[in-house]
Amino acid sequence: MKLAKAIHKTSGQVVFGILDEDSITPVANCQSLSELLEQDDVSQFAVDNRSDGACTKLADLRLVAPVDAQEIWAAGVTYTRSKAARMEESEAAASCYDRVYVSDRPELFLKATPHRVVGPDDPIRIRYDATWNVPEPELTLVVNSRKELVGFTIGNDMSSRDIEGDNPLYLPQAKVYNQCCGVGPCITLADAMPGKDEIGIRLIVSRDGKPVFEDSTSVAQMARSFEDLIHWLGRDSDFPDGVFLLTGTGIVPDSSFTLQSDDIVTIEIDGIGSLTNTVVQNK
Ligand code: DO4
Ligand code: MG
Repeated sequence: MKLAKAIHKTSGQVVFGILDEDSITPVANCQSLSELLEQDDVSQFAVDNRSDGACTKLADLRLVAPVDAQEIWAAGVTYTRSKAARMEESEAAASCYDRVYVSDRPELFLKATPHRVVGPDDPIRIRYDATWNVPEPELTLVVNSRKELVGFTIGNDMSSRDIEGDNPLYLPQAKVYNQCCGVGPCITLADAMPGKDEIGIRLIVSRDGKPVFEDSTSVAQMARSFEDLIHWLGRDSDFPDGVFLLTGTGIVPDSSFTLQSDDIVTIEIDGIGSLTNTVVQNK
């Protein structure tokens, strides 16, 4: 089962519920998508409380990020490609990345608060003071307040490589700013996802109607398990509204590539769908 959140194009009302091919069926007896994600058995609750009479066509809705009040966290250096790219961009700090890749404790950082998140088809930003920017397509874990993995979505961990490469202590500035994180288009509940080894991730960046970067990877390449990442994130840290956790990128374009304004970034993840955003930058 897939769940989604949307705004009605004419009434402006927020709608959340079960996402089908061309409609959303609201779920009654809960006030928000995050409250629905808190149920003991989310899919059973959704089936028992589906309001078929209020089913709305997607044509009348604008999908938004499936986020309410949750913090968005991210893991780093969980694929060898990310380790290699970081070691290349920052010679002085190369050993930090090498060490974190093999350490028990993962790299985890606060990526975004809800107001910095953008949903499907929203603009996504590169900082005006950054010169080397990339999207990072990441499988994203949806975790409830009991620190249970309830589902998956797509995350784009937009990153300013020149800022992080200059000094890893600048990581929060390379990662966290307005519209720095894409999330969506929906949440696929855990029992409906393919196994970890069968989840492919693809990234396509188009410029003036033509692809300028394309690559793919598989979650099978990830060096850590979902359970391990959630366990470390939850150590002495509670999330009363649940939390989203981006699991790191396995795709990093070559060093000659940087995003530009008006580029269109599309991330596809098997079992979830695709998330498309257009890049903006204030000059
Ligand atoms: O260490 C920097 C961040 C790494 C990251 O975001 C990733 O590997 O996806
Ligand atoms: Mg990342």
